[in-house]
Amino acid sequence: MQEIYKQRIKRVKNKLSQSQRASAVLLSSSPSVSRSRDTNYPYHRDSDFFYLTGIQIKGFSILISNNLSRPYLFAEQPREEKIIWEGPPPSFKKIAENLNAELVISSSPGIEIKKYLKGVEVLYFQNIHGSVSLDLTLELLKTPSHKRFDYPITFNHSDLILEEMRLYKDPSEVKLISEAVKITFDSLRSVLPLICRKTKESEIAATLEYGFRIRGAEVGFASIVGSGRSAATLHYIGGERALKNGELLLIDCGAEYQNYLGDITRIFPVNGKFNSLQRELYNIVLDAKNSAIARIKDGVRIRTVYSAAARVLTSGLVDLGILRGKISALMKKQAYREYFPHGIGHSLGLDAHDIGRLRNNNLAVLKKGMVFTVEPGLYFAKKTGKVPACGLRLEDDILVTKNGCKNLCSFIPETVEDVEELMRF
Ligand SMILES: [Mn+2]
Repeated sequence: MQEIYKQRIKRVKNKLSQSQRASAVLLSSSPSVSRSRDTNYPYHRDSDFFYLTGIQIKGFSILISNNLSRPYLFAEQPREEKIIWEGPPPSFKKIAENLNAELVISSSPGIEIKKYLKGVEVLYFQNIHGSVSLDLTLELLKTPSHKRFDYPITFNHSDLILEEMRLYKDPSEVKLISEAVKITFDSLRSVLPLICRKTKESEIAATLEYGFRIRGAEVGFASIVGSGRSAATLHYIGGERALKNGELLLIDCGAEYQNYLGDITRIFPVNGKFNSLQRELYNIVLDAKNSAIARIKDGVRIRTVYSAAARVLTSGLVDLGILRGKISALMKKQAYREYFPHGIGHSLGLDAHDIGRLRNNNLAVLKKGMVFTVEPGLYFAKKTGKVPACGLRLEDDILVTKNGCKNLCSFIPETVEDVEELMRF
């Protein structure tokens, strides 16, 4: 596994070497984030920094430059009293060796790193609030030009280097995403008896997340568990509502397994059986999802995938008597936007909404090796015609291949009959 990080660092260096100017990338561990007073939120590693180094703990920075023969790893020497509270640090030497990096240990890494930026013209910095990389960049920017001769004068976002790398998943990454998807579904499946017992949304969310943890995963993002009208709120969080007979329940959740995420959305009838209207709604969204997925292959614009879903949703809304008119005219004026107000999906990987300008960017192009979610939905904030206030969304995680795609969620039962069968105990 360590080889992967060395290779990634090498690729960054090769990218920098394409420039005639002395250029460097500086990335740091994410800082601790205060929750209140002297307690912090659980520590979460920075994805870019992790991607290049495999390091998941705080206090490190890496400098990769086209005029340095090796990368430099800067480690913050913890104060003695910190060790009492947080435990002894790992072997810095071993971590640096694994990355084939020069090790610099310092109690104030920022000051130390600055020395190594002398002679660098272009600096790719990390736009993470409180990171050593951003703090140092801001300090340099504030220093009057005549006082920073020989220091970087051009500052670029590190996404310009990292985005192109992280968007394309290697086989080991796809394997971890698939494993995360599997854990997500196994956990989802295990909460189905609770749905039929009509507990509260929050109990379902808690049990789901417990399921992730006992399967060796983490909670990838706050689970959305919304029943009835709640499901029409796109990012509904922390629902306390009790499930009601005859309503639909939407669950959008994802386990994080060895740093990689799954992200799936499913819909269940609370009493285990879809009524005829729910069946109709469900099938429209299912058809929209699968029509969109059918369009995916290397080189396809996201707009094409989005439109395939929007067209099915539009035609469904016409059949429901909610929209009136010709499909082509309705598509042109985007009449569906009132009921399908979001994009078709996002890249997925180390982050739920992974790096890359794919989200809400219909002109973006899907390429072989990308992992992208497809998640059309229909939302009714209030009773609309014969449809009661509710929300439906179905979401799969897709690997783009040369001639099509591989649906990492293809093993999940999804027809109306399949879902009812899953809920039969
Ligand atoms: Mn998603």
